[in-house]
Amino acid sequence: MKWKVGILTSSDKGARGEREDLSGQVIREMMLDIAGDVVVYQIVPDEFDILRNSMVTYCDELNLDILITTGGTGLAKRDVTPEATLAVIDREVPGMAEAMRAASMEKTKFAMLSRAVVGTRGTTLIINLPGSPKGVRECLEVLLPVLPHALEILQ
Ligand code: MTE
Ligand code: CU1
Repeated sequence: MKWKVGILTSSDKGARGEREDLSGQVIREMMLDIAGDVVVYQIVPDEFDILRNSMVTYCDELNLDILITTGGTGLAKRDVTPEATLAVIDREVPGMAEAMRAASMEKTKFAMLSRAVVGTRGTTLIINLPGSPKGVRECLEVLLPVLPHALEILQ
């Protein structure tokens, strides 16, 4: 099965072209392993409305199987990715978010600062990852073994 994958990077600097989006690239590489077609990839500023509208459009019009976000999960004033995600999902999958934090805590105590949310909108699984490439790698590798089954039962 080929999954339709979307990547949404929330970063003010990235959106202004002031920072290369290494985190988005890490997601793309890691998703290749579970046979994903990246059908949309965008860098947007840390703005609630833009994030919410992008997520709705990607899920509903592009019929993504999985939408992975990176960045904006922390405590900075402009970190609003979890709020935008909560505004668009039908159901939370708290276990996946907790599993990422729990496994990440073995590597860095700063993992507790990520407010990342995982949930479903229709038949799309939406996953928030932290902003750093390291955080992306450490969190996504926790979910990868479970993703094929999760996406299958969501169909
Ligand atoms: N999780 C893992 N696995 N590895 C990390 O390096 N960084 C943390 C945390 N989660 C990190 C991590 C840090 S320092 C912060 S501030 C939060 O994610 C939020 O990051 P964000 O605001 O870039 O999303
Ligand atoms: Cu941090």
